[in-house]
Amino acid sequence: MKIRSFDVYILDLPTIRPHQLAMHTIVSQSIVVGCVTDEEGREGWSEVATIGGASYGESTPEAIKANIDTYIAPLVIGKDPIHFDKIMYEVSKQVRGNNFAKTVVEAAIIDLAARSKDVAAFELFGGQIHTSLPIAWTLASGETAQDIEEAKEFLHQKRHNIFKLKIGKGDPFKNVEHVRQIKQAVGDEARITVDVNQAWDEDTANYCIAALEDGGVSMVEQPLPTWNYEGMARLTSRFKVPIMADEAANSIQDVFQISKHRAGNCIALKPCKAGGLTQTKKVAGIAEAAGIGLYGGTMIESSLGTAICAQLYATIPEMKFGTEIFGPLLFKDDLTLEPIKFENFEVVIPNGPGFGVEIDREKVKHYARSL
Ligand code: MUC
Ligand code: MG
Repeated sequence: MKIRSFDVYILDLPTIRPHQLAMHTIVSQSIVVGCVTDEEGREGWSEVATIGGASYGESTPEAIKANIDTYIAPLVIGKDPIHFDKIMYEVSKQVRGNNFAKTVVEAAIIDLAARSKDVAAFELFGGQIHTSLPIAWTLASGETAQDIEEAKEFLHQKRHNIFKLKIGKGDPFKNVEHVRQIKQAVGDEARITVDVNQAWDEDTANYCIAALEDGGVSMVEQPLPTWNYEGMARLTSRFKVPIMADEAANSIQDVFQISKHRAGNCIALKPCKAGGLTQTKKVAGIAEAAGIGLYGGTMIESSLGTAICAQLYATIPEMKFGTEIFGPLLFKDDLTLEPIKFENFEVVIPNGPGFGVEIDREKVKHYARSL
């Protein structure tokens, strides 16, 4: 059965509280949702999330939609969805970069292909290895006392025992003090990691990572700007605490360079960064070959995008650093008819046809920007 149409929507989803990163505070998260339809009227749905317009990365929601509508959708019409890898290879010959846009297209086609075979999408990626995976929560309210309260509440609920702290905004010394206070408050009950989102230079990173290590932090994510592979390599060899590459680890070529120069002990996987699920599996293979640990990252997707990441991460044998696909918990509302389940400090991998969730069309209509 052939692809008949591809539609793209931009949605703005309100969050339950402001979520503060180094470069932007999210109060409403902009996501891009794709819907592919075949000649029999069957549908496949997909999502990628973006953070802070153009402040986090180059793929803005508006550019993703324009590039799919204008350049990518015409290339997939008339193709058989089961050939998703071949289709995306052909797309890559005509469209450079645009990894977020390619992910929207590939994931929707995979959802459709899996639904037309009446199997879960992870069956098309070799089968499900994990039925659930460890799930971190990000403390990013901007207030130390509120972050401590959140951490204690989620520990009590057995929802999370890994907390990632968003730092990098404002005075680095105050950032370190904020982290130390939270680690002291949770003690050995929880692991604390930090994400600097590229905000430090190497001297600041040297000073602050030493203090964070001393304060019991168990991982430091993207302390330096993406271009500074050499600096990341020096930090990786200098400190015992694992250094994670996130914004620097996108394509298979990036991850090959990180592996070659040991510019990080671990990398955050995100399908949107790699340009789709197939590419993400290749990225994971390169890291695995180099002995670099894997982490199931997020751009803070809704329940639809989270199901996509969850099903893919469930097919990767070793997720040494767990996952952080907590997105649905940060939103006031769900985009799917059933919520993603979080229990016993883990996210439960959705099962069922396609990515295992059913889209709520009314919600898509409600949150979509008017064109
Ligand atoms: C990032 O840089 O990792 C993931 C969790 C969060 O709070 O922000 C994102 C993006
Ligand atoms: Mg990050």
